[in-house]
Amino acid sequence: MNWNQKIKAGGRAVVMGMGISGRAAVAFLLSKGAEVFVTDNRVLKNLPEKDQDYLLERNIAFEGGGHSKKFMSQGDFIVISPGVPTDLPILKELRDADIPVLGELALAAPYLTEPVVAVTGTNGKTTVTSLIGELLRASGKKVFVGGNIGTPILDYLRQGERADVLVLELSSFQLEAAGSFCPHIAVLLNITPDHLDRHKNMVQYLAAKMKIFVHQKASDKAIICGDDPMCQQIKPLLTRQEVYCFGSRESDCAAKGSGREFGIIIEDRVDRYSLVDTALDSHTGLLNSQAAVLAASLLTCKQADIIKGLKTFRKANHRLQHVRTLDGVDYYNDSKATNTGAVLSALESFPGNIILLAGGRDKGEDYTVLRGLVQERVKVLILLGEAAEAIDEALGKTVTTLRASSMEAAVNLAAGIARSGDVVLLAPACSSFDMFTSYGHRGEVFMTAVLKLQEEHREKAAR
Ligand code: UMA
Repeated sequence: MNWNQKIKAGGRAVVMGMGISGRAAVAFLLSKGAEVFVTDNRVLKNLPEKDQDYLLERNIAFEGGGHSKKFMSQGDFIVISPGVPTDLPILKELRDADIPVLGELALAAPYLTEPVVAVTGTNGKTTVTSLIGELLRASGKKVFVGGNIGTPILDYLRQGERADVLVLELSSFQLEAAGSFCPHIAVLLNITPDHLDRHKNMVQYLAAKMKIFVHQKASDKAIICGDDPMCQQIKPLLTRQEVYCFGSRESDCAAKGSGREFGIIIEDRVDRYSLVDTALDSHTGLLNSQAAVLAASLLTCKQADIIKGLKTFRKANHRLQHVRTLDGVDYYNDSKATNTGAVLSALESFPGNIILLAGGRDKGEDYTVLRGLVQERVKVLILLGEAAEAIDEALGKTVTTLRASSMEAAVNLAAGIARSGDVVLLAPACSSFDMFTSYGHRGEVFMTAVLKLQEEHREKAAR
């Protein structure tokens, strides 16, 4: 649906899902004078109290406990939350009845006048989005950073004060219903299997990601990874926009380097950068930095400012986060590694002696892709959560495998086995929703258990 119109006062909108994104859509639509209806799988009393009050105070019609055609047909158009699958039968029926189904990006697109940098990919989106924000701020620009990372674009638009540049992290869920959304700079970091429970197969997952490019024009720019096979497969399809590659392999990359150094080549000028003494000093950090510095350079940021931004940048939590060293054992929290691609990248960060904690809710991935690196670098695999059986089936013959019934039990088991020089790594390859409320919650529980180990260790030493 290539929706490209502003909201008409008095227009009727049905918002599907009253989460972070839906809440922002309701407030935005009301601010434009639309009449709003809300439908959610949850019944009213299961919404947070402030949302119940918000709906009641504004007399917003609400359908709870599911979505009916009768209720939804009241809308001139439907706004879906990212978590709503676009292929729900009810949505097909509504589309067949010529009722447009839009995501938040489609709704926002006609209102966007400032340059937009959009970042997608299977892994590294949050790091690169925040890093671009940091580099632009270091260059004196007023920046809004949001999207899948936290603040919805519709909240930014409603709140009024405009930034010089918008930097948006976009998920495949958001891109699926992006309408005519067109970023000036679109960054695709990598594509490896993820969210296959929702997208069914890699073709559909890739098709959703490709929506970041489809409305770009000759003056727009695409930044893609020269080292990533899927990115390279789609490169010939990007004919309308200027394409810039980053990586260590492709000879015609605009951002190129290895180890801790890389150069950016734009208009025959080469700017050199080093990652020494930055939070990005790893192979993944190198690729992420190349993508971000390329975007900042295309937005005319100066080399000296970019260097400043690289130095001040701090990664968000739960991304290969060093928790503690205890008895010579390093504990790392990579709870955000919710797919096999992220786990491969985490395993590549250590030469070996890894005790890996994995498992959670299965997203339809093929865990056998982990076999090679697990065999090479993992001493013991400790499994927990719903996917334990499936991972054991895929990897059990490759490595010693143990089971744990809780995160605390997994950490205690790992600590009992670990010897000086080992790495205990939480990199689950799965989503967290079987045992936790989010990957953040899972990471916090892991870190608490690790810190408790240290207390126990101190107590033992004091005795
Ligand atoms: N709901 C329905 N019907 C459905 C499905 C959901 O009514 O068929 C309702 C739920 O009952 C709930 C609401 O919709 O009330 C939840 O909506 P949502 O799942 O879209 O979640 P939001 O709270 O709106 O958060 C969304 C993103 N969530 C998802 O993509 C699943 C958040 O990304 C994002 O930060 C937020 O918008 C702001 O943009 C989270 C995420 O896990 C962090 N993203 C995935 C990822 O990063 O891998 C894609």
